[in-house]
Amino acid sequence: MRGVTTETPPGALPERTKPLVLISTVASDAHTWNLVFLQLLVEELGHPVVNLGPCVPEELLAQACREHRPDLLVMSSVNGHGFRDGLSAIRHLRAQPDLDPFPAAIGGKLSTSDSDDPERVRELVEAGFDAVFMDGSAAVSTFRRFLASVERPTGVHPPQHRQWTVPLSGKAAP
Ligand code: B12
Repeated sequence: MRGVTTETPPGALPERTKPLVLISTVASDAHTWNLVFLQLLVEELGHPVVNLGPCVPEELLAQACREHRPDLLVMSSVNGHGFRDGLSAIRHLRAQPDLDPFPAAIGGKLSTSDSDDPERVRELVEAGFDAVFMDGSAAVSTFRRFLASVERPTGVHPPQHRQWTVPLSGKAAP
């Protein structure tokens, strides 16, 4: 699945009539159906997708961002290490001097807790995520609206995306 897009011939950058979405997970996460689900969802909404597949090391993620110049990075993790590994991944990305800031979101089962953890969500946002979609009934519908709000070319890190934070309860969509 690594580096695969369903719309683009090998070696060519996808046609960008809509924002290019790079889908990834964290280094520790071997789950794949969450990534397939996201790819199908994002493609259904008309976006070209590059899906890096499971267990993506931070440097590979940074390299993929250099190669594809995504308009949006969407990370998914469900193995329970998403908070820790997502934090590390976004810090690594935001520390790359040759990568202009671009919108980034993370979602899934980011911890093994069922309760809200606004402090950890805040940490992810402060580290550089523009949106955090905790598992819950509202996550996917809120994500669809978030995606619709991302326009290309971005070039800058739009601060307005910071409002798209869905707590564990799945309530509180903007
Ligand atoms: C299949 C599976 C596996 C398979 C994965 C095979 C594969 N090729 O994918 C295998 C056996 C390898 C596996 C391994 C492990 N697994 Co597992 N696995 C599952 C299982 C049964 C189904 C996951 C799945 O495919 N779901 C289908 C996809 C489509 O749905 P999803 O992943 O839930 O994603 C949905 C949402 O989370 C959301 N979403 C996800 N990402 C994002 C991102 C955004 C932006 C948005 C908006 C929404 C969103 O949308 C999706 C559709 O609704 C779940 C339990 C379950 N019933 O969910 C456990 C589960 C995910 N696994 C779990 C665990 C703990 C593990 C292991 C650590 C077990 C172990 N001790 O070894 C390892 C981890 C391995 C690793 N390195 O990551 C836990 C995670 C605990 C947590 N987060 O609280 C779960 C929840 C089981 C449990 N109840 O304990 N697993």
